[in-house]
Amino acid sequence: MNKQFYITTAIDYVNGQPHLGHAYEKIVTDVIARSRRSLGQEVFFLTGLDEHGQKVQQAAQAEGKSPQVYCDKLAADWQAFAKKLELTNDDFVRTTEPRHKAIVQASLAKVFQAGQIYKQTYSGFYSTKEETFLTDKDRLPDGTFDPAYGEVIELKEDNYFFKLGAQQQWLIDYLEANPSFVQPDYRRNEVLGFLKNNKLEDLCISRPAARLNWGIPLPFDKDFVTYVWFDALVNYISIPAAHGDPTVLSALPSSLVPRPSSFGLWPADIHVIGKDILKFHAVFWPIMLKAMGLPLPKQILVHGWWQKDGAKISKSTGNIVDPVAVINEWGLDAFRYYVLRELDIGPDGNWTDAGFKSRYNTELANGLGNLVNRSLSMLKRYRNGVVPTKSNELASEVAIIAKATCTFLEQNQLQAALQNIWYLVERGNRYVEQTKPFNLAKDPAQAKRLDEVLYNLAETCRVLAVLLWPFLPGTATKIYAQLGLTGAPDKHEAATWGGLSAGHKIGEPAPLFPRKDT
Ligand code: ME8
Repeated sequence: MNKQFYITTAIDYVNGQPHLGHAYEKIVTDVIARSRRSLGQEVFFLTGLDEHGQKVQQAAQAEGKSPQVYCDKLAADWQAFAKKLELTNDDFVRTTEPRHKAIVQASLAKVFQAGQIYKQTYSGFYSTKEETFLTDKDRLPDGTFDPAYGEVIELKEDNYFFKLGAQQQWLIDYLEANPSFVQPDYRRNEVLGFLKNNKLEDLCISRPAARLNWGIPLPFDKDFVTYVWFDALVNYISIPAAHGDPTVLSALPSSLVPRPSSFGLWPADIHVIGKDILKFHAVFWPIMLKAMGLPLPKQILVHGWWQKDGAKISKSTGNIVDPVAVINEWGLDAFRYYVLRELDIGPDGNWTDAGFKSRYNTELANGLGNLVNRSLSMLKRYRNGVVPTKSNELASEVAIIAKATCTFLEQNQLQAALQNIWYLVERGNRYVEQTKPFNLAKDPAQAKRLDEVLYNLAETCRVLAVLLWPFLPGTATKIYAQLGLTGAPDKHEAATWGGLSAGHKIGEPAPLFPRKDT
């Protein structure tokens, strides 16, 4: 059975608003998924929603709806958002689906049987707003708790705990022996620093059903539901199990899980997540998987957070970027381009409207759009749209760019790949300025030279379409259509020079990124 390249995003809280940060993470993952398919791998891309918890229960109550009806309505909006971004996800998980709940329960049963979960009375401080237990370590220097925690109450209740403490040294050794497990490196060092300087406390994994009923019941005690991470993180294995992944299925009790036959996904190749949930993915998740008897994901790829105009994105202060509004005004590919070109995977980013417009006008309209439009318009005007005899003047430069793009894509260096592709855009535009086809066209003695120039320009546009496909799929498809080519430019191997044959008739040129005066 072939194992596919399996890539996931974080699953978003269903009751949040889809914002720039969510869009960015999903687009980054989509570009990696498309790149790997373009490079010939079979890929499975999973995204979805995190739907349980107290906030959802309370919000549904406030609207007089059942939590499921409330989630169904919001899930439809999130799924429409994924479509708007043209994500090529192969599945969409919702943690309220029976296929997910079954695996959460089977995982808990396995870990419980292995003696890694125990019951204990907790007494201490609790933030109702953040649904979390607090300790003295969470106090500010003046002894109070951060106002972000809202009302903090003293609570005494029974709960179930997952043993983390015993695994601390094992995890440190694993992170040290596997440098690519958490990327970029500085995020790995952050996890190592945390593990080396703190004692891991066992993790509370339940809430009494009397207090929170919008959750998955513990299979070994129906008076409790599981809380957050044993629900949310398990999505990464529940969907493989639902598709029949043999690795996950063989680790879980067969009596609890149906076994369809299908393809292999686990271990995941990449979990793409934001920096705020690093500890859960790089500390809790490996220990949970070890307790379940499952191999660890190959990589956790951690992106930074977006701000707008140097300040936190926040609905309450109105400092937001509405991805849907930007896409409606400027087009999806302009949005995808800006976020991928502006921010490398790792550091934090800052959205400015001025920066967006500047990249749109300079790099998209005057750069790529201008190159494609004038190359094809001249071919149409001077040669009636018929591709001349093959010429190899730019072939070696294009080959270097195509190879470097491939290397960057294999290393998930998306920003570097785009920069590299833009060297070719700039080279193409410089070639027009140097060869001046508009002057050559005036002199019949230069007909052969004009043929050469027009071939090199059209073929450069074709290769650009192939290289751009993972990033700007709509634009790449338009370039192919304007070249009169059928199919999608979705295979990297087509980035080899000479794909256009003499005599081929191109289609109609049209501006890819209309200039805007705003
Ligand atoms: O954390 N910039 O859900 P979520 C970039 N359900 N990324 C951002 C961001 C910003 N300003 N704000 C949020 C959850 N994100 C859990 C995850 S996974 C098993 C469970 C990213 O809706 C954030 O870092 O709060 C995370 O990766 C994703 O959006 C979902 O955040």
